[in-house]
Amino acid sequence: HIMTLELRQALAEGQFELYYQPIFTLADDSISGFEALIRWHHPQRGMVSPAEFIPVAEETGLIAGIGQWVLREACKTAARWPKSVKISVNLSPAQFGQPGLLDSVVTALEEADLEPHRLELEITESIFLSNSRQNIQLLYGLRELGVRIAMDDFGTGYSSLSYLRSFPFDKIKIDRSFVSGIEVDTRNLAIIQAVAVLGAAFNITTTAEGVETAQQLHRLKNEQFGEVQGYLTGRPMPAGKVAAFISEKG
Ligand code: G
Ligand code: G
Ligand code: MN
Ligand code: NA
Repeated sequence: HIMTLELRQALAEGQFELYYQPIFTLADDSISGFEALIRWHHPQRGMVSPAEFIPVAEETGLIAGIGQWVLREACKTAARWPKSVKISVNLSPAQFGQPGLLDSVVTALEEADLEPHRLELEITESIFLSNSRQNIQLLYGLRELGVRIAMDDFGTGYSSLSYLRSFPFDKIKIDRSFVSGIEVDTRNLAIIQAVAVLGAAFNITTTAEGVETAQQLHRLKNEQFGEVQGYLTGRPMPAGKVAAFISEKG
């Protein structure tokens, strides 16, 4: 792929940057943490979306190096934040096929001197589709380090509910497609309510993604949802903006 060379160069030349999007605890409006979201400043094309280059990185195996960079950078940045503020990092399914994942996480935590419980790894349901036994073992290995494991994009996979029984997740992040329109769409609202009940029963934190309106926020609060993330409460921002955001909103 033509992009392969460019991605290798991007990593070597420092063209990647992490943005951080705040996640709020609804019960007390405090900042729970930030999700790290990668950005690529392409020398000619400008900002390239991860939706465009992560799939290429996965196909070519470059995701291992990029993923390692993301982990190290995110942990180093979060180590400068107040201890109550966590950092969430997305792990792509292809990273689970790479041999060094556990070591990369250990190295990133040690280098940054970050307490493991402050790191949350977001995985998607698709890691259960192949090598599921091996991948579940790996999840337990990660958990043993003390890091938290979140299921991202919850509800969009083939059998979300059965995966909840496969591993004791710390958090489920319900996909934003279920959040949009809860003001008027009674079916989406019913799903939100069901997930809130599920989270309470399993003792799993529930996070709603893609919260864009005050009415959505209000509904989620009413349904005792745990956390919210979205453009309403904060857009992804560069690392340099986080400290001011925390002192303003925290
Ligand atoms: O930030 P944005 O909405 O453009 O992200 C688009 C997609 O890229 C999302 O699915 C998000 O999870 C994914 N993504 C963002 N940053 C990372 C990252 O560091 N690693 C991986 N594997 N995926 C990421
Ligand atoms: O797959 P994942 O859930 O990690 O993707 C997160 C993506 O969602 C990021 O690319 C982020 O920029 C995007 N995002 C965050 N908040 C909102 C929002 O309120 N609305 C929409 N449409 N996208 C959002
Ligand atoms: Mn995510
Ligand atoms: Na998501």
